Amino acid sequence: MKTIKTFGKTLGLAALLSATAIAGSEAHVTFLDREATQDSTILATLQVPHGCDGKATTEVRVKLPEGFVFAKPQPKAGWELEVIKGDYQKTYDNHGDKVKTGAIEIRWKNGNLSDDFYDTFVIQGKVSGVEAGTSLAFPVTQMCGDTVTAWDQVAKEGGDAHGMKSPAPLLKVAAGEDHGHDHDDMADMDMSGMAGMGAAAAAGETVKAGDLEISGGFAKAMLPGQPVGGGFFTVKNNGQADDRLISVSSPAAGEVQIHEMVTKDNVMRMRQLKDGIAIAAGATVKLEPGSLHLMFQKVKTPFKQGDTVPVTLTFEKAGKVDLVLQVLSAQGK
Ligand SMILES: [Cu+2]
Repeated sequence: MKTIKTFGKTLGLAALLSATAIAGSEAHVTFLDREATQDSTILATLQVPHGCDGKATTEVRVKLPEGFVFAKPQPKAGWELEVIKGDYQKTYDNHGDKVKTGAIEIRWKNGNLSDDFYDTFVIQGKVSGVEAGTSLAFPVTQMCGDTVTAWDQVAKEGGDAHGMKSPAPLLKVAAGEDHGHDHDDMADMDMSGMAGMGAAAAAGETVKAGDLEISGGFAKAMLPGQPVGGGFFTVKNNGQADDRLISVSSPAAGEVQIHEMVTKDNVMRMRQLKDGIAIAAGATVKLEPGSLHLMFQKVKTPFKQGDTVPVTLTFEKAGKVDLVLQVLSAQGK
């Protein structure tokens, strides 16, 4: 029980530290991908951008919130791994088994991450029983020898997380509308057919179809194991008549949905647009991160930066249009 005792002491010290200003803490410890879909198994990837005021990071502790279950850390060369198990507040179903306990905290210990370097710490887990729109907080304790930084501040509901000195990394849970299927079963998916993902048109090129002009197509790189991908482009209607994007398909995904993100009461939610997107006469409609987007479901091979993703857009009037999306980084840059 020595670890637990040490941890209690650490927390005390951490609370003290987080009450004082931490100089130069602009780059917080955050998740690489800050959104997860309900009931999906994800790789929660923590980014540690720097040490503690010049000192190297030697230990990273992550507390797992209720609703992030069946967690497994990714081992890292040069670090010892400790998984602290405990009781969940609820009981979770794991392929028919009732599970009441599991990892509640992960510690990467006795490492040495120079202040000059950046690194990531990955935990695989399932988001389960969490209401859409909820943000899960993963309090992190970053230790640099005996210097401790606690990334544990959580905004009150509806409160503003901006301006906090050391916010806990948050994972926003989005609705999983389509989820009649289970994202856990990635291994069962058909991995063939990706080799033939050749591009007819050049990626990112402007395509014209009737009165429509479609440009700036891109997709975001996905992390391995991440079940869904996002796609974006701009449609300009140069005509006199309204049109409508009614459906999208792609050989790279089992299904492509049209989604929108809406922020209501400070909570960002994602919903499927079953009626598609209206492209009014003379209008320019932009699909972009945080707003309208394509959501690739049942993706066969995670999109990698530099890849291309062919899509076929179906418009009410302009008909079918082939477009090639250029895969950019996971941040969409
Ligand atoms: Cu979406």
